Amino acid sequence: MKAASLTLRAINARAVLLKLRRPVVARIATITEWPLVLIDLETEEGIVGRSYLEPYTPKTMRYIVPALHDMAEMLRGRKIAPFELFEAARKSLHFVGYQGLSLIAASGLDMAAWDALAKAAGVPLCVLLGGSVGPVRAYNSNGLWLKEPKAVAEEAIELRDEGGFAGLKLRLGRTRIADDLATIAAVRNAVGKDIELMIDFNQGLHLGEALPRCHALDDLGLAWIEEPLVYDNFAGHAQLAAELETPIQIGENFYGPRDMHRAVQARACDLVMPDFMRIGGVSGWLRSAPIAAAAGLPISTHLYPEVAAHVMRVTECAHWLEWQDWADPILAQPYRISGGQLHIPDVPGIGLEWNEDAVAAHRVDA
Ligand code: SMN
Ligand code: MG
Repeated sequence: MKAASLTLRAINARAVLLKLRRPVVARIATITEWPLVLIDLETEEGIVGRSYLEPYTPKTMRYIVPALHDMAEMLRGRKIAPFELFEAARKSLHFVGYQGLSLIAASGLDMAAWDALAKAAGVPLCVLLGGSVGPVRAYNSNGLWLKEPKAVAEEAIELRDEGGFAGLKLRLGRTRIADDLATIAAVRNAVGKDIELMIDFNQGLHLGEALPRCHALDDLGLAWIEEPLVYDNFAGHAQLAAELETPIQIGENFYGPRDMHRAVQARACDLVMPDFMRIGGVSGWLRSAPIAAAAGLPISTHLYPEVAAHVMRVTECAHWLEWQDWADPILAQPYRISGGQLHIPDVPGIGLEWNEDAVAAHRVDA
């Protein structure tokens, strides 16, 4: 039998902006509207590969959308071979910089290319990758930003009950450490001792602040302490990882597999959690997860829960999937959650189709 062959014709990248139900209030920034770049990768054979990017700030869509269109123009006529397209896209901007927006655009293209390939094969992406359709354990990361302890505790119950979750992520970094501690106590009291609590400082501290703050949290049985320091301070994270019992988690700001390797070499963390738009999409994940596995580091996902669910089915040392439903309003068929697990739909590809009415209602210029 001849393997299906697809040829890239064009990319249609569209910018949308959604109001967040629970605004992001982190130590380093507040975000009330969530930008999404929707990517439709069209092939000559009629199959359309889909993915999206979540670049945090609406203005960055003005650079990412044209970059995607330029990449598609350059790659028009090429076979949909995701690793090859990824390398070509990345190299086209290598002199501009390997990281940052170059890698983000190449990652978006990559995820759409994998979706097209799995659609052409008529199987879910996880099956194309050599795995099977099944549930993936997730923690709920939809809220618990920097608010009053009582409000955070009430929201924690809401978030637990959204999908029978056994793990929740809280953000920390209030002015007074006592208020962070009071928040953890209030949440623990509200949800009980069987729920895993992850905490995220969103890079908000310098090492001098992080040392006493993290030590003060170290006997609370937390699942992890995430990004206490600015993301590229591997030496500082290594010091915290060496001193603390609680695992140090980093990775959402790894740009490509070599950043993962550098973090492992620096012993910068006990756990890793790459983000799909920075690690290099599915291709970047497939090249990074073995580095974590070889080092014995449990690996979790950051954002992009749909793509994440597929790759976690074939990931050695798979730890937690981060559940965020922020793209749900524009999805025709949002993924289903129950019993604290994400359920991959048994359809060809990733399972991303747009709700075009919702997209039209939230389109913005880019
Ligand atoms: C995060 C996610 C989305 C927006 C801001 C911050 C965070 C996480 O770092 O890990 O979920
Ligand atoms: Mg984080």
